[in-house]
Amino acid sequence: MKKKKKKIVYTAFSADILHEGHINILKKASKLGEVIVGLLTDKAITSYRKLPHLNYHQREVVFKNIKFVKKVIPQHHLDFTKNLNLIKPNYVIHGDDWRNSDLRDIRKKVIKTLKKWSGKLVEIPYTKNISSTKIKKEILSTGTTPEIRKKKLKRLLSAKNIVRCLEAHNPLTGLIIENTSIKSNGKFEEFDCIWSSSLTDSTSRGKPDNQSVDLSTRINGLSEILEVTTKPVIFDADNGGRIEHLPYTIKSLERNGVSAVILEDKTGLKKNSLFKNQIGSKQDSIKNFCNKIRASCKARVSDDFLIIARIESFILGKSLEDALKRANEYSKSGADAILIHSKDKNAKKVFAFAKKFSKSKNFKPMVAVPSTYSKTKEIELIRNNFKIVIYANHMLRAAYPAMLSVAKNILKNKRSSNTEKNLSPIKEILNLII
Ligand code: SPV
Ligand code: MG
Repeated sequence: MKKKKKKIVYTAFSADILHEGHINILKKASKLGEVIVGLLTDKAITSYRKLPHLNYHQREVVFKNIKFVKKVIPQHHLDFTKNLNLIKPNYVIHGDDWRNSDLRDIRKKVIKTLKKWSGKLVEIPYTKNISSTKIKKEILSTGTTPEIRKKKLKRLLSAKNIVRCLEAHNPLTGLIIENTSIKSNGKFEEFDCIWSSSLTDSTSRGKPDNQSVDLSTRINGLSEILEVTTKPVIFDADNGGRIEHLPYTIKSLERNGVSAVILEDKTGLKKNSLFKNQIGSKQDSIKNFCNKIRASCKARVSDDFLIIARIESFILGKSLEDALKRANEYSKSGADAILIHSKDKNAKKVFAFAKKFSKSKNFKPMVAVPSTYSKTKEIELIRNNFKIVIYANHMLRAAYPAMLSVAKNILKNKRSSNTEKNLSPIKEILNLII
């Protein structure tokens, strides 16, 4: 007698945190036939919510070992269509909570696709009182570990078209980066990463950006930010100081859970790159700076910690050829990414560099800091092969004029009510951190 062919059941999960709701679906699915799980990749998940705690491989291992699951395949998009056309399942099974969620259009597409081979969508009543989002919130409140945080930047680099960083100079700005997100054109948008800026770390302490604020003070300040956030951090280490001290700097940063350090190729007394007058600022020799990159690579404990070389050629009025030569040499010395800096009003030079460096056999992911060429959109950076964008000083620049204006208003009116409209209500401030 011919054996009856088993029905195929498809179900898709991100399932960072597996709970009884998922098991309920898988159990019911296994009663209908052989279960194939489409496991959403990090890339698919970050298109609608935060990066999951567990990476694809970790989540895959969990699913592969569940007795109700026959096979696990990656689902690269939120949209099921590609996988459905590939497998042509008899059933797709899903919790019924997606009917009235952002996934409603995806659901409609699933029904339409299944119709082509008379497949059916089976919806399981949502398991009450359990939600991954709620569990995640609870996990977030307990914080993260330096090791998990450190690894996040590399994961983001492979999951995202561009990793978006914003400057934090205190825990409150860190919290804004941690918690602010919007939905724009149906897409989830957030900041991926924290930029620990020498400029805003110095200015917020009333000091110039010339290394007057020592490394220990900066790391202590950063610790307070790390205490209330889970997102990865890129640290601005100026020129890294003396090569003899560099290994200790790298080790301290990595131990604290920082994901990357940026070293700039300048020597002598440090001056902020955005100053018009760069007289006295000198660029390091390629040889010296390559030695610094090598010393940093040697000092790190794991290659999840990235060494990013920052090229100051355009800041110092040097040529594209000089910048390219440096990029190639820095890359060969072990730099994991290249920041090409500029204080021009447009991105022309930076993009000319990107075009040439993209063709180099030494190409490494590129980082942009569009402080002066701020009209440039992220999509243009992506098209020019940039993988990291740093909004380097914007939280401090937002706070300062607001505070100054309120201070002046109180002086002028000899009371505060005139400026009340510019202030957060006291109740809001009291409830800001709970
Ligand atoms: C910083 O934010 O401290 C930087 C970027 O190094 S820039 O100010 O543009 O030099
Ligand atoms: Mg700096």
